[in-house]
Amino acid sequence: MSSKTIMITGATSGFGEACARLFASHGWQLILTGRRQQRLDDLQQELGGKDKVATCCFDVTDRKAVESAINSLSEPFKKIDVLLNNAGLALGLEPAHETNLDDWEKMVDTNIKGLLYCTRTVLPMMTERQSGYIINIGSVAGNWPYPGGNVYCGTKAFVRQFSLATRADLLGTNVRVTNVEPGNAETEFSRVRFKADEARADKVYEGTRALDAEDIANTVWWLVNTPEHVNVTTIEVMPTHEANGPMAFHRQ
Ligand code: NDP
Ligand code: 8X3
Repeated sequence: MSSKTIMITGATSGFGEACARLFASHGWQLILTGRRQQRLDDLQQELGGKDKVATCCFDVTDRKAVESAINSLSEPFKKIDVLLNNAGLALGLEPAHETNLDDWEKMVDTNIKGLLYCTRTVLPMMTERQSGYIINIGSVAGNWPYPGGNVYCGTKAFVRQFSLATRADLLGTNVRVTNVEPGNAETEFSRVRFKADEARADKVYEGTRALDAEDIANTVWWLVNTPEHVNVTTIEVMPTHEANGPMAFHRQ
């Protein structure tokens, strides 16, 4: 069994939770983060207890909390082999001229700044060791605009370009970077986006076959098991039932 360690931000549901389960089943040590302490505690208990699973309850938008949690990890969890920057969210689907500015700020703070805080804190440990892997969860939304996507699409475009540019900085360090770009997946994502309006969230998946969280966990597992001399830069994973639409037109 492997004794490697993966740190997963946003492990309390969706992709992060599915990755936690999959990596635990292969004997990995886990550092699980999120804001919901009870879910972290439950996962810790289920996936092997304190020897196998460290939990850090913090908000990724709180820079000091991120730095302090990572810097005070206990010895067995200090060597992070893989950082999975997964914590993120979309809020609302209103057009840009009608949206709530607080929602925009929260998406920028979480999807961009939170990811930067985690990356900047963990990365020097990897470059010093000359090994490690940063896997960012971007989105098809970073490649393909859609009405109401405005800032969410913008944050994921940032994640894509940040991933590519960081990889360029890391040449010669043996540290790999991949941007995983999922399409429509049924998680708590839409419940969060539509602020607990369950009926509206359910409609997103109605009559279609979305990705499961486990599909993305399998992708992350595959990436981590590619040989060390291989760096997949970006990987877009869509449901078979989803494709890119036509250009939008306004007609008189
Ligand atoms: P979920 O809502 O199921 O999971 C989101 C996770 O992020 C939760 O564990 C949540 O934990 C955590 N999180 C959110 N905000 C914060 C914060 N401020 N601080 C710490 N943790 C936070 O959604 P998904 O699993 O679908 O989303 C995971 C990632 O995948 C996101 O980056 C999302 O943008 C991206 N994505 C999702 C797609 C989809 O269709 N579902 C498609 C493409 C990309 P907690 O609430 O406990 O803090
Ligand atoms: C989530 C996928 O299409 O709802 O990143 O933006 S989408």
